[in-house]
Amino acid sequence: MSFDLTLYLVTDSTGLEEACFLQKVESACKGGVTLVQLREKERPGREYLEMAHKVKKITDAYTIPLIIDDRVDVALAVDAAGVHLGQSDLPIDVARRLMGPDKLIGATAKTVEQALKAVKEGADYLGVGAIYPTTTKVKTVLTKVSTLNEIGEAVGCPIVAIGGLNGENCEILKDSPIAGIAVVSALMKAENPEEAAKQLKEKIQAWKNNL
Ligand code: TZP
Ligand code: MG
Repeated sequence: MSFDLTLYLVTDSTGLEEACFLQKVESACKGGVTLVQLREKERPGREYLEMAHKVKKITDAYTIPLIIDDRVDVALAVDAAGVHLGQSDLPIDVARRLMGPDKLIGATAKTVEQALKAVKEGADYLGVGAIYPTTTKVKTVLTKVSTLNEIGEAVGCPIVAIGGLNGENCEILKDSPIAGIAVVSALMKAENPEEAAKQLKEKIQAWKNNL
């Protein structure tokens, strides 16, 4: 399946009414995000599934692939484009067996070793970070830009950078071997996610054209 990591929205519904959350996701889709990851750490499986159905209606309307964080079962149940797996989720080769060759599998990698292992096991793209400290609830440590660059040089698959990134600070990555950036707050906390997405995407596309 073809996919574009240019501007990757990772959702966060914490503290938001459902309607407001879905509105923000839709607004970001309108603004041109190229991939959406539904990330629900607190919801039990059934609620996660219900939310996934609702978000998939939106992403389908904008023909944007939907990735489900952590849960292969939820991804398969809603026929999402794929799943994103961290170091403590199902192993990538197991997920690949369950999902088949056509679904996307993204993996988090913080070291060259983890990156090479993930690609060997069948990951289609890697998420690398956190590049900056983040206010989003996540168990992570910072990844140096130099490590991100080493990972990019070591692996043959596309990389998306994540962690504290926004329109003001993402310039630091303009010479890095990345396919795009992934953000939570820069879009989910924006007053106008559509406008924020448009601006961020233009910036990233401008670097990509200069690479
Ligand atoms: N993984 C590493 S940092 C992060 C995740 C899921 C959260 C990024 O959120 P934000 O708000 O864009 O810093
Ligand atoms: Mg995970």
